[in-house]
Amino acid sequence: MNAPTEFARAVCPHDCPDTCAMRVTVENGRAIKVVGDPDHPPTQGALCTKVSRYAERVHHPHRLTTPMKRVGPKGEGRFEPISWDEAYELAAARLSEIANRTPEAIMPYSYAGTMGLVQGDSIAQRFFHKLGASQLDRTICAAAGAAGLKYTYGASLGMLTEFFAESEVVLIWGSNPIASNLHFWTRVQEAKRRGARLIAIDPYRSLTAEKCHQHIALKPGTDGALALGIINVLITENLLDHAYIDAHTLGFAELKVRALSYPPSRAAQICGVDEQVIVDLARLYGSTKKAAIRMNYGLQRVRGGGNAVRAIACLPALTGAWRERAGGVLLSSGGWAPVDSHALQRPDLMPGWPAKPARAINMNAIGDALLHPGDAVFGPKVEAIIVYNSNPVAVAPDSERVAAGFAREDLFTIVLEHFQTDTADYADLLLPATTQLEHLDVHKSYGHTHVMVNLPAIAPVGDARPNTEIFRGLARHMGLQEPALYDSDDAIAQSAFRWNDATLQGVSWDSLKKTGWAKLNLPEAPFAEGGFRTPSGKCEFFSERLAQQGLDPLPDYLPPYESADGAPELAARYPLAMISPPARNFLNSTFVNVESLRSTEGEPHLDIHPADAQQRNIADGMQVRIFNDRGAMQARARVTDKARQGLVVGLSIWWKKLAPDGRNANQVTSQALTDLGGSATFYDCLVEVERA
Ligand SMILES: Nc1nc2c(c(=O)[nH]1)N[C@H]1C(S)=C(S)[C@@H](COP(=O)(O)OP(=O)(O)OC[C@H]3O[C@@H](n4cnc5c(=O)[nH]c(N)nc54)[C@H](O)[C@@H]3O)O[C@H]1N2
Ligand SMILES: Nc1nc2c(c(=O)[nH]1)N[C@H]1C(S)=C(S)[C@@H](COP(=O)(O)OP(=O)(O)OC[C@H]3O[C@@H](n4cnc5c(=O)[nH]c(N)nc54)[C@H](O)[C@@H]3O)O[C@H]1N2
Ligand code: SF4
Ligand SMILES: [Mo]
Repeated sequence: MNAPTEFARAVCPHDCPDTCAMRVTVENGRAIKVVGDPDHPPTQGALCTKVSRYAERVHHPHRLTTPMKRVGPKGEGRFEPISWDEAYELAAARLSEIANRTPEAIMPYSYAGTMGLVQGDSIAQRFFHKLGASQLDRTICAAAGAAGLKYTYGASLGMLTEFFAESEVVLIWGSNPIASNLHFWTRVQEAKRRGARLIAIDPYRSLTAEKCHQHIALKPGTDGALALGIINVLITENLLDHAYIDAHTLGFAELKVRALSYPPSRAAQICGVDEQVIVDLARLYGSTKKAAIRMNYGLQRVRGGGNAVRAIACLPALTGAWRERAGGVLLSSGGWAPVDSHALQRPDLMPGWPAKPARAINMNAIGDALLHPGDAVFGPKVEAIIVYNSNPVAVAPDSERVAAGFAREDLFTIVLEHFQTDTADYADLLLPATTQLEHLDVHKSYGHTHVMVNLPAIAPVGDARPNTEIFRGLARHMGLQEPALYDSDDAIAQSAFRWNDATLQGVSWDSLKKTGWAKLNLPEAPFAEGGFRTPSGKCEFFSERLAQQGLDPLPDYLPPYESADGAPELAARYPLAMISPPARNFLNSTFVNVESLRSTEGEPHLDIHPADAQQRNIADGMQVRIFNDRGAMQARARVTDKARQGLVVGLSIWWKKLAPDGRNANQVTSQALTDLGGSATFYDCLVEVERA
C-alpha cells in the first residue's frame, strides 16, 4: 500500500468552454479523486458535478480494456477479445486494400470527445492525409457561429470572461451556463451582486433563464430578427457611438437600410414576443456602455444561425460597448490561442495538396454519406470509416439513416473508444483508448484564454492506448513511410502552438509543463481601438467576402426550414418545434453510462406547455411518442410552462441503448445545414406529440 499522491497538471478534456484545471489523487495506481485546481484562476477550485465523477468513469467496470473484433451482426454489439497485433493486422489488410485502389473510400469521423490538441486531431489527421482519405468537415456544433464571427470580426474572438463580472447589463443569449458553462455563471453572479441586470434570451426557461431578472422567450430560430429589431431601435433613437462606427466598422449605411426593414413591430411578430420588450431591451442595451453579451451555440443550431450570430456581433460595434473591457460579445475565445494547426495536422501530406485536396464530407450528413452509392458528384462510395472521439450513432442528426448507414454489411468500421457506445455496437474492430488521466495533451480553451498542459497521472487502464499510439500502430502495420506519422506525443504537443507569438511571450513547452498553464498575453478590451481580423481590419457589417460567394453581404433573418414561415404545409402536420439541448448531468453523450449521473437525470423527458398538452390529452408523467417523417422516440411528459407554447424540449443526449425505447432525440432531427458554415440544425425541427 502506498500513500495517496496528488497530481496537478491535469485538464478536463471535455467539450465545454470552461477547460478546468484538475488535481488527481492517485492511490496504488488508481485515480481515486479528481478535484478542481484552486490555483487556476478560471477553475477556482471547482469542477462540475459530472467531472467530479471522472474517477468513476475512468475505472468504470465497463471500460474497454482490450481490442475486440465483432462476432455477431452489426449493431448487436457482440465481440471477442483479440491481441493488438491481430487488430492492427486485420485493420491494415483491409485499409491497405482500399487505400491502394480508392483512398477516398476511407473516411474519418471524429469530434470533441477530447478537446486535447494531441489526442484530438494530430497523428490521426496526418494518417488520413497521408492515405489520401476523404476529409471530414467538423461542423456538428459551432461552424455557423464560427462563420458568423469570421465574416464580422475575422476570427473566433471575443471578450475576456473575467470582465463579465464588471458588466452592468449581461445578455445571456442562446446560452445555458448553469448547465454548460458553469464557471462563466460564477462571473455573472459577481456582476449580479454588483447590481448588473441579467437577461436571458431563450425559447425555454432553462435553469439559467429561471435565475435571470428577465427572460425573453422568443420562438426558436428567430434571433436574427430580434437582433435586427434592436439595431432598428438603436438607429431610430440614435443610441449609437458614431465615432466608433466611423473609425472601426464597415458598411453602416447598408446595415441601416437593412435594419430599417425590421421595425420592432415586425421583429416582435416574427419572434413571438411583445414589441415593447424589444424596444425596452434596445434602450437598455444602447444606453449602457458596460453591456456584455454571452452568446452561445444554442442559438445557431437553426437555418439562420450564421446570420443571427453576425447580427448580434454587430451590436457592440454600433453602441461602442467594445471600448470597455466589460462590454462586447463572447461566443468563443478559441481564436486567441496561437495554435499551429498546420504543424499538428499536416494537410500537406495529402497527395493533391494544395491544388486538389481530398473530398470533404460534412459530418452532419453522415447518414446520407454512408448510404450513398457513389457517383461523379459525391465521389466514391464510403467503404471504411474510423471513428474516434465521437459517438455518431447517438449524436448525429437523422439517426435512423445514421444507424442504417453503420449497419451496412460491406462497410468496414473501426471505433476507438473508452466504452461500448451505441456507435461501438456497429464496429468491426473496437479498440480501447486511454482517458485524459492516462495520456499527455495540451489544450486551449474556447471560454477562457489560458493554454494548459495535461500530464498522465496513471498508467493506461488494461491494454488501452492513446489515440496517437493507435494511429502510429496502424501506420506501422500498413508500412507507411512518413516520419511525421511517428512523432512522439511530447513532440506533437511542442508543435501545437506558435511559441514565438506575442500572446505566448515568455512561455515555452518546457515552462508550460512546469507551470501547468499560462494566460495568453492579450489586451483587456480587445477591440477598444478596432483591430478586427477581417480583410478591412474593421467590424464588417457588410462583408465583401460573402458578396463574392454570391451570399447576402449583410446579416438578415432567415426563417427556420421547419417553421410556419419556412414550411407552412409541414407545420400543419407537425406543429410543435422541438429543441434538444444538453442535460446538466451529461456532456453530450458522455457520462450517460455513469450510473450516478444517469440516475440524477432519471429518464428521457419531454417538457411541453400545458396548452399544448391539454390539446393532446397529455397529462404530466405520461409516456408520449414524439414523431415526424424522419422517426419517432418516446419520453415521459413534463407538463410545464418552462417550454413556451408551440415548443417542446427533450434534454439530451441519451445513449439509445440506455433509453427505455432504445431511441433518442436524434431520431427526429434533420441533416439540413445552416446558412453559413454548414453546421447542424438540431433545433430546427418540427414534430408532433401524442400519448404513447
Ligand atoms: N452539462 C453539459 N455541459 C455542456 C454540454 C453538455 O452536453 N452538458 N455540451 C457542451 C457543448 S458540446 C456545447 S456546444 C455547449 C452547448 O451549450 P450552449 O452553447 O449553452 O448551447 P445549448 O445548450 O445547445 O443551448 C443553450 C440554450 O439555448 C437555447 N436555445 C435553443 N434554441 C434557441 C434559439 O433558437 N434561440 C435562442 N436564443 N436560444 C435557443 C436552449 O434552450 C438552451 O437553453 O455546452 C457544452 N457544455
Ligand atoms: N439532439 C442533439 N444532438 C446533438 C446536440 C444537441 O444539442 N442535441 N449537440 C451537438 C453538439 S453541440 C455536439 S458538440 C455533438 C457532440 O458529439 P460527440 O463529439 O460525439 O460527443 P460525445 O457524445 O461526448 O462523444 C464523444 C465520445 O468520445 C469518446 N472519447 C473521449 N475521449 C476520447 C479519447 O481520448 N479517445 C477516444 N478514442 N475516444 C474518446 C467518449 O467516450 C465519447 O463516447 O453532439 C451534437 N448532437
Ligand atoms: S465539463 Fe466543463 S465545467 Fe465540468 S470540469 Fe470540464 S471544463 Fe469544467
Ligand atoms: Mo458542441
